[in-house]
Amino acid sequence: MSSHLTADDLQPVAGGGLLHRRLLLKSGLMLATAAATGSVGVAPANASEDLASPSWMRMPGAPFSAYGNPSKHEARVMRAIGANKDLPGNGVSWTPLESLEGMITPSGLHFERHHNGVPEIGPAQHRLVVHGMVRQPLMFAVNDLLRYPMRSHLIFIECGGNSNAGWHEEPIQRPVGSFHGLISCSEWSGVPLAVLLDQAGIDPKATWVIAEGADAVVMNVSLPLAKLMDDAIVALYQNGERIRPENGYPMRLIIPGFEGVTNVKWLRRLQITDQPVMARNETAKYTELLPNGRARQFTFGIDAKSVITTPSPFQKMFGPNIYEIKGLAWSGRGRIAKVEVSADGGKSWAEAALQDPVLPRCFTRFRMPWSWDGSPAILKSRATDETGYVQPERDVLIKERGRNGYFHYNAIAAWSIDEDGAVSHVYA
Ligand SMILES: Nc1nc2c(c(=O)[nH]1)N[C@H]1C(S)=C(S)[C@@H](COP(=O)(O)O)O[C@H]1N2
Ligand SMILES: [Mo]
Repeated sequence: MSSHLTADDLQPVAGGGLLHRRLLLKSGLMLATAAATGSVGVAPANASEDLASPSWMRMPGAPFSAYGNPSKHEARVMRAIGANKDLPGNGVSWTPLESLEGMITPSGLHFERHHNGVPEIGPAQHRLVVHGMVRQPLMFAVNDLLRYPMRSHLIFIECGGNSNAGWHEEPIQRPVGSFHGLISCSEWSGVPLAVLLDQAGIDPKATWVIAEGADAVVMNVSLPLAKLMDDAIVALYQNGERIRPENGYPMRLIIPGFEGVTNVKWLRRLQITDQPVMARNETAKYTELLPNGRARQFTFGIDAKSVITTPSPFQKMFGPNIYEIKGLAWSGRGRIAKVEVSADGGKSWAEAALQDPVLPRCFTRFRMPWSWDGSPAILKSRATDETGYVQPERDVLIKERGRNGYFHYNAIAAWSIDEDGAVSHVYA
């Protein structure tokens, strides 16, 4: 493939001006922009003026720091907090997806979901107990676990309640992170649970594990033993450093591909049993009445989903030009196989470029070149995973799941762009 742009390259491959994804690999995309619009994206340089020494080059820089922080000029990149006034300690904070690039969520911006605040736990006092249908109940101190062989999972965690404003009658107008940002992607490292459970000696009749956290709400959930033996870990590290207090310090359960609530933070107990405990978080919550009168329960898995992060609501397009549409896709079932983008509200679609590496149960960054001519457009993204599961349109999801849904909203999101370049959330 030639690295230089030809006129053919600028022929749209789908409605609304979507261009072929291979263009992202070509030099000259910005030059094409200039030719198409008569304007250049960068200013011409004046070497003597532009290279004049700025003040910070005329004195020594700041001293070293023992622990780094983001630039003070980026201080507006924050988690939005949704606190519950009547139930202090119960609420969420959202990852600002619209302000981040790549696939990793910085630890300080990982979303939070707490049912009763963040416990202050001294690592020397914390204990993890494995008991129930085992040959020998065991107690693990933090220092014990730190000596075990470890493994890492680079995975997303998504709250089952993420994006649930999508069930509302009217499209909510919020930045994409404050709508879809109860999801984050980190490298989690720790001890494979199978190693610890094998050591305790599981009764062959056991089928469930009840996991409990050390927060004041004593959060517990029932989990299928087979999945825990397959790839779950007791994580002690997040993005290379010890887990942040709000994400479960000193240890949490990590269950790749399972909804957020199963990843019990501040993990203190694993009870091996042969039936679920029917805790609040699997009966009163996380159970949904369907149109046929039956209820969904133990819906642990996260289905494929995607969202366009740029352009997205509260961002602005600066006139007709060539743009990179970008976003995130993920699936709890495995790898993302493809992401399609539409600029005409779903009438036609073109395949986006997926950025390497494409890992199972992990954020996948997609990119799509777009020649926007300044007329109104409706952008959508649609993810397909390696099992063949395709992210549904909103009306399809509602038909299947009814209007009593609250969890697992994974419908295609639509952003409308008006002539002025303003972006808003629409149902289309
Ligand atoms: N002990 C405990 N574990 C917990 C929770 C909690 O409140 N207490 N919240 C759960 C829910 S609903 C989610 S979505 C995830 C959120 O993890 P995070 O706060 O690290 O993003 O933790 C889960 N584990
Ligand atoms: Mo959650």
